[in-house]
Amino acid sequence: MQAVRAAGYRVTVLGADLVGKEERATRRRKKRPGGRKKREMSTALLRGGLVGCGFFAQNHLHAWRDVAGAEIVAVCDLDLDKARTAASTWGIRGIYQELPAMLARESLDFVDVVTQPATHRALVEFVAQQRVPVICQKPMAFALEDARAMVAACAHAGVPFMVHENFRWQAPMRAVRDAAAGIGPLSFGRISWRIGHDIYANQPYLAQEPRLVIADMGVHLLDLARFFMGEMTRVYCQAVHSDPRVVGEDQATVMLRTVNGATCVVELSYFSQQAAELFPQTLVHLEGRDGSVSLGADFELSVRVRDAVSRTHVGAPAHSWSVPPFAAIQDSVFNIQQHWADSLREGRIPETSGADNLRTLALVDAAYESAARGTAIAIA
Ligand code: NAD
Ligand code: 89Y
Repeated sequence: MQAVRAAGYRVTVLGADLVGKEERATRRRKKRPGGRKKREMSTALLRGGLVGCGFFAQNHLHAWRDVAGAEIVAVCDLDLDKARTAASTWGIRGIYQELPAMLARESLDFVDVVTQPATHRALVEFVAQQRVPVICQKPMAFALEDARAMVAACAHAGVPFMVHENFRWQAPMRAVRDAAAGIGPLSFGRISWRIGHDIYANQPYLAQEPRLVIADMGVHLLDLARFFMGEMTRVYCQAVHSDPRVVGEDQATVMLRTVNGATCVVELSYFSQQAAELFPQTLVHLEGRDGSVSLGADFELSVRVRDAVSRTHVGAPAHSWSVPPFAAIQDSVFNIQQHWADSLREGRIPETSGADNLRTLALVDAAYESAARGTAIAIA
């Protein structure tokens, strides 16, 4: 267990204690599959309820249609018209305005929370209290203490909890990690997202967030940093506010030290004017003892292992509902939701469980603290 001082409050970052609780919860759950109504999960389709039928939920709903072994049987939105539209588009029977009514009337194997971050804690805690497994969109919460409470609530209730951290589920990211296995111990990484695309058109609320690019996008790239390079021991960050239309920081550079002493640089920008706008692509460069791996523009993967150099295209498979330029992101939504359904059915802890994701959120929090104080922050 480790302690990190964050702006205005002292928090404890999750360590082995809650990870252990999560493992015990998963083991307990195997004895009572299906939550409150003890539904048999081994053969029946898992029945899900989705909360929040806004912008990004459209990708979830498309993907759930393709996921093997699970279906969405109810949707819920405070804006009942959105719930009605989603239900009629997808032939979903259950339509609700509020989560308690949905949980009271439906027999659900899981709930998928796709609302804005400030609402996540209350919704996840409520689902956990009903002893129903839960997925929650990123960022799990803005405050680490809220995220810790969510993980603790699910562990206490003995229900699986996964954060919908989809970037590591993009096919190009899996290809990078596979290739990196061949270049020896890593010494350097750079993960970069520098775009100028108008993200505020689809997500206007982002312009009002005091924590912007690190919380909204850094959470994805810092998770990728852990995915490629392992856990981190030190974080230094410089953040910049450029766009007068937005409240929070819209550029940030984060430098991390891994437990093995390697360096990783995470670059974030919502205010870049590039010759080629690459939204929503993430660029990656990793160097190891025996070579390097680079994911460049348009999913060109270049690998050097000693004297051998190869170049391949590693774009994601398109789904019938893919819309350029989102195909890799949309495929990752399908991949993570399939992973959740498989994990739930098999009693396995999902890759980005709540406990795991607390480690990513600790890096987000440390980045903000570093930017505010102008010093590096130790992650024990
Ligand atoms: P949105 O505002 O478009 O949609 C959220 C919906 O939730 C709204 O329709 C709202 O009425 C509803 N809602 C809010 N509180 C509710 C409650 N208590 N009960 C029922 N419904 C409620 O937001 P969005 O842009 O779709 O973002 C949702 C989440 O998805 C955020 O956490 C965001 O960060 C995340 N997101 C993830 C990605 C990704 O690539 N992983 C991309 C975009 C957004
Ligand atoms: O909110 C962000 C995310 O999670 O992926 C891309 C995005 O929609 C805008 O930057």
